[in-house]
Amino acid sequence: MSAKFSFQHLASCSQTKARAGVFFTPHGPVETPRFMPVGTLANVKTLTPAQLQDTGAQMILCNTYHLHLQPGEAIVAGGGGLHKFMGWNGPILTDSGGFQVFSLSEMRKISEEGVTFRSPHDGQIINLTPERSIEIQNILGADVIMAFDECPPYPASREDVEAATQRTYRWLERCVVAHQRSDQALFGIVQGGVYLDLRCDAAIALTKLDLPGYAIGGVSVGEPPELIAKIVQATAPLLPPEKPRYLMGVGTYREIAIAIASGVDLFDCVIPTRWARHGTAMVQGDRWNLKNARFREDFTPLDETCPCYTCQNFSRAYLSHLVRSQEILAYTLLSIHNITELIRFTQRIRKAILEDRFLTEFAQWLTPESGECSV
Ligand code: PRF
Ligand code: ZN
Repeated sequence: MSAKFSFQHLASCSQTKARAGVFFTPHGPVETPRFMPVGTLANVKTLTPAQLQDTGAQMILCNTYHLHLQPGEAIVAGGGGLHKFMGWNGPILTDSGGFQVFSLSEMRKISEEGVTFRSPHDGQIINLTPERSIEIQNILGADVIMAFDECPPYPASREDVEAATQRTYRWLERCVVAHQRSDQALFGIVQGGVYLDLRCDAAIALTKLDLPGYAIGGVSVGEPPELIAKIVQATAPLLPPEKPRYLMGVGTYREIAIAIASGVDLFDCVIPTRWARHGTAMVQGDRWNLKNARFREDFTPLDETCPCYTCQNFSRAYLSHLVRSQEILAYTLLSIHNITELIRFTQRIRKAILEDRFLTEFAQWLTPESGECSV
């Protein structure tokens, strides 16, 4: 690992594979396990960087696909790079774009070279290759950049998943060659769908490349919760223990807790911010629609135990009023609370790991979703 990045292992749970550590980056440390808020277009929707910082956010995620389309990496570079441009001086990770092309754009075509798609803005044809993705991410300037991968859909045949997983490996080799900046850490991504032997082969092959960190991709793309748990439990322990492990796009309490118990360190998900914009609060493992009549005259805070600005200053009745009136402040206040809540969840787990209380205290979260609690 480059001198600018290191992963310090602080403690291991004696009953699970959970671990607590610190991932050091050029823009500061990330205490792991930790949830990373999503700031797709160089902002975490509805929050200023100061508000974001107060949630406890350390590393945040931005998207190469979106920033390439708008405003374009040249403008971000002109603004001094991603950190300066968006006013966030903490660690940033950029996703590589391949996954977003597949979930968001039309007319995409995939070949050994890369992917071709039509810009949703102006219909222009755009090519994204491993080399181009890394070049764009080098120009954007995040601390951690992700390999350009192919995430097969679910369900998909073993043949198709095997082909995508092997292509993802060949693309990773091209990313390693293309990567130019020693102040950025390139993470590899393990694909393999629901086929555990493919996951295992991929994890072993990627480990040989001695990258500064590894991600598990292709999870939470429609599989049932028990399968997500099986994939993560089988894959995470195969990744090198001295490097950070990141589970991409996973962010429910249960999935996070199960992944932490398997040895995963980092998570991102749009759930807290997306739900906030739908008027939904995440409260102690549950989700509440603030439009519900029961909140209209409820003058207590969302969560008595939550230190966030929203819970310290406003009542459920006020938030319910703002949501019903579609006031923008509703989305800001709910985003502040939801992000704080999910980060606090990972911070509580971290503390429990450090004190070896993880299994006893979080046992209720360590079985895949059973239906009674949907968050
Ligand atoms: N690959 C990349 N980004 C991702 C994923 C992936 O497989 C996922 C899947 N959950 C979310 N984001 N590059
Ligand atoms: Zn709160």
